[in-house]
Amino acid sequence: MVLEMTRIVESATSLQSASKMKRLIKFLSTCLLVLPHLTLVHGDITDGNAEHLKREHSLIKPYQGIGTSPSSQWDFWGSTLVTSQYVRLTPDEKSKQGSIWNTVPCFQKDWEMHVQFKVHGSGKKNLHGDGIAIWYTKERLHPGPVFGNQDHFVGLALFLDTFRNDLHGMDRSFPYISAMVNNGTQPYDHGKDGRNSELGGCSAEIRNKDHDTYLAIRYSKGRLTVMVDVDDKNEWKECIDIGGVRLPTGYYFGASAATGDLSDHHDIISMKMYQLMVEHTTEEDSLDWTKIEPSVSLLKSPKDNIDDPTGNFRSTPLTGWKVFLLLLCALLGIVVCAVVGAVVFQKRQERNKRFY
Ligand SMILES: *[C@@H]1O[C@H](CO)[C@@H](O)[C@H](O)[C@H]1NC(C)=O
Ligand SMILES: [Ca+2]
Repeated sequence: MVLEMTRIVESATSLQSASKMKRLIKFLSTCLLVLPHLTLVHGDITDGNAEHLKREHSLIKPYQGIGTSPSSQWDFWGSTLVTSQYVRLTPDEKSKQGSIWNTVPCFQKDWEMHVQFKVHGSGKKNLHGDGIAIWYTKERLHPGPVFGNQDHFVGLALFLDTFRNDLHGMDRSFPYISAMVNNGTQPYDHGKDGRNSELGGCSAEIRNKDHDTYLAIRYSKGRLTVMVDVDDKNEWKECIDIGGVRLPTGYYFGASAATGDLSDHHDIISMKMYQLMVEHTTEEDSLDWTKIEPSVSLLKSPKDNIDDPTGNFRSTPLTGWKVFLLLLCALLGIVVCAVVGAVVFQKRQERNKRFY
């Protein structure tokens, strides 16, 4: 394409015929028409149909066998109550902790977890807490102070924090959703709502909704994307999107919740795990993915990270437009050069005619 273009430009600048100039203009306008389509082919987060649901990592109504069958793929602990309609991690009572954990380690390299949840209670504005955490961790069923799970965990956590502990952090509104990746060395600081260790986050109105509320976590090719669907519009809204995230296979999915002096019902309606069909290089496939140490390579403004080769599977609309504008500028540059070159060439020839 580039070769073809330079050839046409070269011949057009020599201005041997006007038809070549016409061909050039036609070619350039074709480019301009085709380019926006090229930048828009990247898919968005799955709607849950196109990809593959993995039943062994999914928690789906009516939660058959949980707590009664030894072959059940989910264990629960603490205040957790399993009914046929929801899994209640905590009731709307003080000082409760509960969790539910997948018993099957996940060996998918690329996955997407859709969580339907419901946080509701009688507490009025700012008088409710503490929230839910969704886990993908090395260990399971280790109760502790981080939304009912252990501190110094190893793996990924998503916090749906409904109570503001840090009164200095007034720049963000609560409930607040944030992500944290830990190799076991970092503590979660409740007093600061995890601000020191968070990779990204967003505010979202998730309490006492009459409609269904959802969260999606996608991990693929080093990129962690979190989307929320909490406004009853049936569409995903981006909350977190960062590259350079390394997570191993063989960890466990789980959910936990806690109440303190303030409380809420913290319910999980479903957790649906989808395998993503993603190609990996033979080099990547030959690695032992269970040995990967959880880490994040870009802690500073990870949202700006678009050059990371491990994390660019999904071009954001902004990136697409940047590329488009860049190419547009390049094309305009070529057109200007061609016209200027042609004019200069013609002037010279006229001068040549005059003097010889
Ligand atoms: C764990 O993470 C911290 C920072 O997040 C890092 O300084 C440390 O080297 C890591 N430890 C291991 C064993 O990877
Ligand atoms: Ca909090």
